Amino acid sequence: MKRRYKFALVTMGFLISLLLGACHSNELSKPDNEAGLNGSFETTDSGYLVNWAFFPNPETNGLFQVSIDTTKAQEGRQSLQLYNNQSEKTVGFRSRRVVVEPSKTYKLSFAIQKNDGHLKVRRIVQDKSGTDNRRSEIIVDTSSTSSNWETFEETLAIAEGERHVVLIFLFDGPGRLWVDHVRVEEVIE
Ligand SMILES: [Ca+2]
Repeated sequence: MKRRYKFALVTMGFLISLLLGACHSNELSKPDNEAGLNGSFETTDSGYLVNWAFFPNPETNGLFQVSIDTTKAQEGRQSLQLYNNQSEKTVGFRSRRVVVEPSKTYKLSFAIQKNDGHLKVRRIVQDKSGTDNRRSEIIVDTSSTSSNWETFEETLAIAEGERHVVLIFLFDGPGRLWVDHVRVEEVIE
């Protein structure tokens, strides 16, 4: 009886780890603790832009392509290019958690260019543990095409108990999107 119980526990543990592995593999991310936000998309490792998570995993999903475009840059030498080849399918990428401090004000900004497709950007503010979303809002919602860099900004005051900001870019196809110069900077008054 005891052995059977142990076997059931081990089996359950194995199934849970398989499930978690499956969820995790639906994203592509390469962490680099020294690269910070990597908001200018200048830091790569073996061809991957570090510290951004792309979903669904572009390596195992033909839905979209992630690349580095050295012919377009709003800042530095290159930008991120996303190509989503299917209509009404959403692909995207999210930042790592950026640490912010209560009672300070931050300016969030980024530049985009776009050919077709629909872009939404969701900004989430989390608690210290990073598990509780205190606020979650769509700060950009646009279908317009632009062949020049267009900058979006949000000024964000951080409340007590809030400690992280995460940006999630959601892109509905078909279309092509370029992003560069993503920043989260404290506003000094
Ligand atoms: Ca750049």
